[in-house]
Amino acid sequence: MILYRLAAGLILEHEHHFYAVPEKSLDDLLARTDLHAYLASLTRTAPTAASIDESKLLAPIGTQEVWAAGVTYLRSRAARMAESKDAGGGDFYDRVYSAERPELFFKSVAHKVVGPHSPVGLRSDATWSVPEPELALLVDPRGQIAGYTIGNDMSSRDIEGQNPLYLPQAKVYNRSCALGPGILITAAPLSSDTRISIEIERSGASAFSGETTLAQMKRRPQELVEYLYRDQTFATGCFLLTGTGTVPPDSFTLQPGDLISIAIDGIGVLVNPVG
Ligand code: DO4
Ligand code: MG
Repeated sequence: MILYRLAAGLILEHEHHFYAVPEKSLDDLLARTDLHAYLASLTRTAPTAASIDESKLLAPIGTQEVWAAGVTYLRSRAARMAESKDAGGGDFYDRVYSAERPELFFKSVAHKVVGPHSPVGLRSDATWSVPEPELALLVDPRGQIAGYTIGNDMSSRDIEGQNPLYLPQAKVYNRSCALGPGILITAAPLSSDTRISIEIERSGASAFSGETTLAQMKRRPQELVEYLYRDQTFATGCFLLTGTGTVPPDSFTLQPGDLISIAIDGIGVLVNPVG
């Protein structure tokens, strides 16, 4: 089942049929302890809604905070060590990759998250900007993974590489986080062969493409959630991006007008132009 958010309300898609969800917001839904069973019951009782207009989708978020994990894939560790070598920061990335405690950082408040087809942003003082295609977990207030969506953890790699302490500036700025198109609601964990792929188009041609699978992720999603929820409560749950396993070559930087498409098996495709 995939849950979508539109201005008119929440819509559930199941086996190519669409159902109106009575709850007005994701916050209301996440207050339920029986989310999966409840939504499954709607597919037997709720009125069938018209199919959705994809161009009208909003970011599938209520008031949740968005957090992110880093250096959870070998590819990310290698890229970070290389970019911060001259600043003496490389060792930190090596250490966090194998440490018991993962890297977790705050990414966005809900109202700053952009949805499908809405432009993501580039920092005006950055010279090296990349998208980071990531599996995003929807975690309920009790710390249970309630669903999965696609996240783009936009990053300014030159700023991050100058000094690891600049991470919040490299990661948190206007339109630096995209989520969507909808949330896969499933009681089962995703299979390790789930693919995460990215395609970046420039002037109608492919400028970069890459893919990875969840099998390449060093940490388990629930392990990341356990650290995030230690001594921290999330009254309406939260989203947690699980790190990138695909990094474009060092010669690549995003430009305004590029089109970023991130696909995850079973969830869909998140498309955003670069503004
Ligand atoms: O440590 C810097 C950020 C890492 C990150 O965002 C990632 O690995 O996805
Ligand atoms: Mg990231």
